[in-house]
Amino acid sequence: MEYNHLLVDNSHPQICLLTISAPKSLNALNLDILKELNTFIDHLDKTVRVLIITGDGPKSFVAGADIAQMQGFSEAESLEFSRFGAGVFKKLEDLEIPVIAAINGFALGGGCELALACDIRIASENAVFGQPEVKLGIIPGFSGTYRLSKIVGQGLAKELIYTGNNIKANEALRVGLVNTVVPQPELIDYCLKVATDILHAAPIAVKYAKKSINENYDLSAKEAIELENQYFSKCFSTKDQKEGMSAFLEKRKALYINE
Ligand code: CO8
Repeated sequence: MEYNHLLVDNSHPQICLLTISAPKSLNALNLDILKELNTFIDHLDKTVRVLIITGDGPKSFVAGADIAQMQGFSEAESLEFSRFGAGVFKKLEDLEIPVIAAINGFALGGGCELALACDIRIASENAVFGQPEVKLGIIPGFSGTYRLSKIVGQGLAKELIYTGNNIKANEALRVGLVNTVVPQPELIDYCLKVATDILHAAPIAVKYAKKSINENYDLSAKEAIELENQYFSKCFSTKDQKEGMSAFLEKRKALYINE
């Protein structure tokens, strides 16, 4: 598949490194890029077990939705754009494999929302986060009001969204918006290491763990616990569960076959 704004690196076995590339606008997301992202997710090779997403260049992950494109939108066009972008991000969140955001600079507006839709957020020291939409006369439109509140809590999400103020990487780390902050030259290697650690685990178990965490999002405690019980028990019908436990007891390394 050929893309104008996505660079796809499949050189690491079972890991796909996707770079969003629109350097003239600090990788801002326009409709074409969102469509490419949508197609990319739909056609992601089944052999890929971890996806890493980053932005092109040393300055920006994604500096938001493309303001120049949005400027003239009618209410109906903005609804369509917002629904489409939110749908793409939901599809990303629902991918059966873990997605790591390698946040290499500005993650503003739609860029912060893209990171929020990923499973794991790792930032470089120069990363900057924010939902500056109110400064443009709008609100987050790619599910930021929902996911930011879930991840950092409503109180801080409200402050960030009402003020439009940005926070730096270390503050994002302190409030749990990112898991780790590393020097920029080490960012991709660090993400590849996390991805490799995931590759060493049983693939179906990782998939069920992701499903259990994501699907319990809006459930009651009782429903969420039952859901986990169900996915837990489903693991016992896999060959990998038998291999994982046998390998432990036989004091050898497990060889998983994704079955
Ligand atoms: N959209 C379009 N162009 C952008 C964007 C953007 N989001 N961000 C940067 N650019 C462009 C600049 O216009 C500039 O272009 P040019 O060289 O032609 O003048 C180029 O990128 C470089 O940017 P700067 O010169 O501004 O670089 P600085 O280092 O001075 O500043 C900043 C970097 C702080 C990132 C600054 O560019 C900035 O504030 N950008 C806008 C950030 C922002 O407000 N993002 C939120 C956008 S709204 C949004 O994401 C809503 C999501 C939901 C949409 C729902 C749809 C209905």
